[in-house]
Amino acid sequence: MRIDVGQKSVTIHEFTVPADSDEDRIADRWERDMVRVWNNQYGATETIGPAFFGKDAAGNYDDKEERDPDSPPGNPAADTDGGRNLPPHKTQGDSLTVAQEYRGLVLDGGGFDGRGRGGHAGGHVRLSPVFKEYLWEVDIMAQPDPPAPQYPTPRGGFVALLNAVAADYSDQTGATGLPAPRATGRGAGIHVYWVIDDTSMIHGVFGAPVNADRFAALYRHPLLSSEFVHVLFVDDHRGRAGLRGVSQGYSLIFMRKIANAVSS
Ligand SMILES: [Ca+2]
Ligand SMILES: [Ca+2]
Ligand SMILES: [Ca+2]
Ligand SMILES: [Ca+2]
Repeated sequence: MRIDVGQKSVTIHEFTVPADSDEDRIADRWERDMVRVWNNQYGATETIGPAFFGKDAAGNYDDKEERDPDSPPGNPAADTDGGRNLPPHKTQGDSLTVAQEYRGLVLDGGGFDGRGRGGHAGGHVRLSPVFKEYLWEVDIMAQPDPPAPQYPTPRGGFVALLNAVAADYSDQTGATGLPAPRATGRGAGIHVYWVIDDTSMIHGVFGAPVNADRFAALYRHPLLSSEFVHVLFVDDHRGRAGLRGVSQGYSLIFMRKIANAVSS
């Protein structure tokens, strides 16, 4: 911004507005970059320009990640990115529009590619219209007082566990370099990101049958409830012995049951 005062001209602040030739409020440069990534990932030849990720004829933003994360449409035998040739998902798209992906989110971690690279260190990050993202709201139950060694903290802490699980979701080589919760190379080409919301949920042991609806609702972050899956790391329950987790609109992970299964 320049202000003229008499003979003098003072530059107060210079700023640039990213070019947006198709006026979809997404910078052309980002759209071009993403088309290159798309062509590379799906063996496609889309024109490098702002149209591909622009609004459709009805004025809506796309949500069109391919079903098969590493094959051209109609050619599942071809593998575009090395490693394993991953099977297709059930649906196209990840429920996030290109506009939401461009705007991005403030997230705590995740975002590994198929080789365990590119992990997000925390803070704002743009998402991808090429890869599917899977977003988690993570809550962690506090230790009882006094602490119970039977309610284990994962080796390296919960962030190390989240890193390993997130890398596993995208892993296509079995060699992500991150600790694996199981035999790897069996990922789905999906990029998991998370927000750690609460690290001291009140301690308790669930009864039988396990019903945690009210508990989960108490810790659900209202701003995250539309797009984030609610993942709760908790201690224990008195239900069926082999039950290590429950998924019923939210996911409970029983750390004591998992520790018992691993050590026995
Ligand atoms: Ca999308
Ligand atoms: Ca592959
Ligand atoms: Ca494939
Ligand atoms: Ca996406």
